[in-house]
Amino acid sequence: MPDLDPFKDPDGDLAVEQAKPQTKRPPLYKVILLNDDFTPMDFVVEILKIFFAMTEEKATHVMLQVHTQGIGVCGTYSKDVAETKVHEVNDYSRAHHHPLMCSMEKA
Ligand code: TYC
Repeated sequence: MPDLDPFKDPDGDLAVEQAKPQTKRPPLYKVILLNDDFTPMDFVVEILKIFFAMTEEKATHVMLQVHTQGIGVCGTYSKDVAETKVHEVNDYSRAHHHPLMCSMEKA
């Protein structure tokens, strides 16, 4: 009778490769603001303070960067958190009748 036990290796010829540890980190996403001609500067500063915990100084700096460069980064987050921030900012802007656009892209 042949021994079919898969855990026995009587010949010692079984090659077993060690599984590599999974070290990949989940991707991060940048939450970005886009410039427009209509949203008031004060409102953008308010957004950055409320949703991104920025100081008045930092928020003003980021707002002016978006105003002059056309785009700016509010922060970098996991996919879930970035998606939530984008929705919250866009909902809040629409509720206040401003066209401000918040979006996200892979970091
Ligand atoms: N460009 C706007 C203005 O002149 C200000 C602004 C800044 C709008 C940043 C959007 O993401 C923005 N009132």
